[in-house]
Amino acid sequence: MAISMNAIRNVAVCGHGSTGKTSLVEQMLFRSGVISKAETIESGRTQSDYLDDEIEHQFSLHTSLMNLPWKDMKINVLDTPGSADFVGEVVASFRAAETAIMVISAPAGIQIETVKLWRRLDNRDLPRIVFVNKMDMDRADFRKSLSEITDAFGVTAVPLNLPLGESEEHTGIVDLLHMKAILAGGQETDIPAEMNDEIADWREKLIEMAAEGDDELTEKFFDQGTLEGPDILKGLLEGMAANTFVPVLCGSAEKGTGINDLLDIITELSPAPGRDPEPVEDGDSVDYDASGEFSGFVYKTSIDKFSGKISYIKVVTGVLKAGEIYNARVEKKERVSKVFHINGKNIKETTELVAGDLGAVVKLESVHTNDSISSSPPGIIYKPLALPAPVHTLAISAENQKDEDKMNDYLHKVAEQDLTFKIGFDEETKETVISGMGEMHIISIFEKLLKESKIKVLTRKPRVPYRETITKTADAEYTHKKQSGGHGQYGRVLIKAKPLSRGDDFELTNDIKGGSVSKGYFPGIEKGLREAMGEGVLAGYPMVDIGVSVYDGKEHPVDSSEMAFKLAAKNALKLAMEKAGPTLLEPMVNLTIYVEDQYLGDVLSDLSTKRGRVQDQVPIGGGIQSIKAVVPQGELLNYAIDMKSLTSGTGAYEMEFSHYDPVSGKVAQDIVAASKKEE
Ligand SMILES: Nc1nc2c(ncn2[C@@H]2O[C@H](COP(=O)(O)OP(=O)(O)OP(=O)(O)O)[C@@H](O)[C@H]2O)c(=O)[nH]1
Ligand SMILES: [Mg+2]
Repeated sequence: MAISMNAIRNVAVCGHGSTGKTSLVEQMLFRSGVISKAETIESGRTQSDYLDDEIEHQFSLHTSLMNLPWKDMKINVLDTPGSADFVGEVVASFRAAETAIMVISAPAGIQIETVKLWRRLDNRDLPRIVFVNKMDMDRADFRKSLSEITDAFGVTAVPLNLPLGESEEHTGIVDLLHMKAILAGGQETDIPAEMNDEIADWREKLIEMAAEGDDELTEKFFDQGTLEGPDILKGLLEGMAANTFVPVLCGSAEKGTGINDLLDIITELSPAPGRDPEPVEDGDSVDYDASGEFSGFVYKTSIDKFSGKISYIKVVTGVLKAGEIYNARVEKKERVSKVFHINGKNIKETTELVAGDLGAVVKLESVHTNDSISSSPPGIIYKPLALPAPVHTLAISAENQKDEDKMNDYLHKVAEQDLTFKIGFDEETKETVISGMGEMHIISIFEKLLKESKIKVLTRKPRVPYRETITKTADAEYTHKKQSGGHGQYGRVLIKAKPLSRGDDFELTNDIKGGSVSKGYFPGIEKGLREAMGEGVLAGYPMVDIGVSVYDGKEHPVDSSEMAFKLAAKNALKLAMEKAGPTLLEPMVNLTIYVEDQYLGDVLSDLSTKRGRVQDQVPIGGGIQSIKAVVPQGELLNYAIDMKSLTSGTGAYEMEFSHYDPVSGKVAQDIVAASKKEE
């Protein structure tokens, strides 16, 4: 039966690695009757971590989509991986969801990914619910967690429940909204009398929060001194949608406490699909609307052993059914033969997906992640996912040279589905170069390649794209002359080379007066100059940011040719560059590092040995510091590994290309020597 848009809730379960997201989702599926038993991570049988490598490694590597019924609603749950290596999967899930469930481990508190993900959620203005998990563990302290959340994120964290006992004594929760105590199995019990004072305090705070966001409720609150159930919910719903406060729940995915309450809160407080989807490219805004023509966005693609290619879709308008669809990116029509609901690895055919719902179609050949599909042309185009740039790059080759093509084909297919993985060919070094979000990301791809195609990959550090340029103006002249039998060759040019601003690349001006060289030879001259630019005079790196004026020359009525002028120009520029103070340029990256306080000193001193310039360093809550620095790219080829050893695996970083800076002295000599050796 078709479901109405208002009965759908899309939630992305996110958080630092190993906080218990997958275990929590397993419990949610169990409580709602989708599965008859909640399996443990260790058993390798959870609904969500079903990929071979997830079972092997015992953590999530991709986002699983699941759906469950709860109180006449359909909740779509996206269980995201906690490792920063798979952040692309998380970003896609935030796009598909209206609410994030941020899972925090009670004993571990706020961790690096908690803070990074929180910032991403802030950028998207996505409402969130915090679930403080692992209340059954030693050192679990819900009140402490609450104040940590408030301190770290500068938000009003309002508990909607309190734990019944902590650590070994943890047995259930008290629901402050409905004022009842619930045990692990979901059955109710009496609220312990000794908790009454604390409960009253928090409930007062909760009601104040509910009253705050809405003028009508504020008035009612002042009139009556309190609010009733439905009004409290209404106020909280508004406050959450406006992000003025964050509801905090607690429980234990191990013991099965707090699960029913979490499901209740999702149905009661998380918004229905109705938020403005990403603005479409032409600037018009589109509302979620089940009537009208179908349009939707492909937020993820995977390849399944049995079903082949699966395109995960969020329907924005209309209804997706079997039939023809239009892919605007490639301007192609395709046939959808079946539409599916997804529960982890189980895909179940359905008749339709209504606006706001999440589901999938299979074997759509032209459709990639980030594509917008519609019922007919021209179609609505939604904004692509804003994915972070890859941070770890390697040059690769197949161990067995005959596998090279097959390896490249496979990796290109991976890159089509996983937009945080890139593959390219470096023309300068004639090497295949790949990049990803971290070591684990790349290793997981190689593992699959080995398993599925028996291809082993060899990796090397990639070559750094150094450049060369000049620092002053210089003149040069060159005559290309050859007299050997038949036709001779003759061309003479006089040029002036000058440095240009960074990024200006190359500029050619014809300043010849009186026609000493015919216009017809200029294409040859330009070719020669560009060839000279392609190979610098210091270490053979491409030259950039040079302006060349050709101001005089000479031609021969019979012996001159385009080729002769090309060679003359090329040699003239080489001579000029040697005289013009050539210098090496190195690529610099903007590096953002997230590190726990205790490792700050080590990370900073390592940055200084890497010639990094720290520009900003601020505490961002939860005992975590963010460092911004500009660092030579050549110093960061191993940073994924360095970071791991500097911070016992806790640190994280992002980077993007910034600009080129000149290098001189010993550093430049070393770079030149190393590149000569490589050759
Ligand atoms: N004691 C206790 N252990 C838990 C609880 N929740 C999860 N665990 C354990 O914590 C470990 C990690 O749980 P997962 O569910 O895989 O955590 P995750 O957040 O999905 O991890 P990633 O997918 O790697 O980000 C497993 O060994 C779980 O059994 C809990 O509430 N209490
Ligand atoms: Mg997981």
